[in-house]
Amino acid sequence: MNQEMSGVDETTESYQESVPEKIDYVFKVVVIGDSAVGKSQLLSRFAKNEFCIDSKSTIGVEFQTRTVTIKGKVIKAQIWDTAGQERYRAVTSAYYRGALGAMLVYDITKRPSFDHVARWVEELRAHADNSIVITLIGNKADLVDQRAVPTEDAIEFAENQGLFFSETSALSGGNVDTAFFRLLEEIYGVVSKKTLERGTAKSNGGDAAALKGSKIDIISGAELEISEMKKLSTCSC
Ligand SMILES: Nc1nc2c(ncn2[C@@H]2O[C@H](COP(=O)(O)OP(=O)(O)O)[C@@H](O)[C@H]2O)c(=O)[nH]1
Ligand SMILES: [Mg+2]
Repeated sequence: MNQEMSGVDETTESYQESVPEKIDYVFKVVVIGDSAVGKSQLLSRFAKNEFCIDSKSTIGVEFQTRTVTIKGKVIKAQIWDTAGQERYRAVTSAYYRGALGAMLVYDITKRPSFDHVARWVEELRAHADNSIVITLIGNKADLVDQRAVPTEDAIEFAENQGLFFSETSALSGGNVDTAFFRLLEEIYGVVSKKTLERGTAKSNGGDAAALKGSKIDIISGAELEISEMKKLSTCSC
């Protein structure tokens, strides 16, 4: 157990060592959607540019990170993966806590995974902050011959619900970075607006502390969760 733990910690830490020293923001993003739609693969494609052919269902992975620069700010995206509990519709509210963005994934070859997207949106509305930015992702776009969900259906749903939308392939890597970057940019827009409002409230003598979204709050909140939630990774790659 100890050996396993230290092995995992080394991997995590050596990855984090390559991250620049100065981080302006940490953005927590959750990945949700039915089981087997490719959530874990999307995450490892974005965080490590890897696709794990023999991926087992993920057990115990909490999050992976990738640091990017958006509009001159260094942003550490902390992307959270479920531990397979979505199979039992048992994702807890702790998973959503502090999330600024969500990737809601379905499989373009599995109609039921798209039909369930509305339930996932409800779940987000119930448990996440109401300013959360949501991107609907139709994954496995490489499986063109097996498509069961027309792109137009997803666009219509996304427009009705006010979600962003992309089709991706974690296998080929197609559109994965673009979708994540777009989500992070939108989150940055929301956060900087809040920071601006906070500044205005302060200069107007308002109660700045009552307004959420300050840079410091986000970093400290997320770092707290790192120490609380660090767990084992079982990816065989
Ligand atoms: N063809 C194809 N297969 C994928 C893609 N993404 C994931 N998969 C496969 O779909 C299965 C489920 O992926 P996984 O990431 O474990 O799904 P999760 O349960 O949503 O985390 C695995 O066999 C993956 O290899 C993709 O973009 N294209
Ligand atoms: Mg998974």
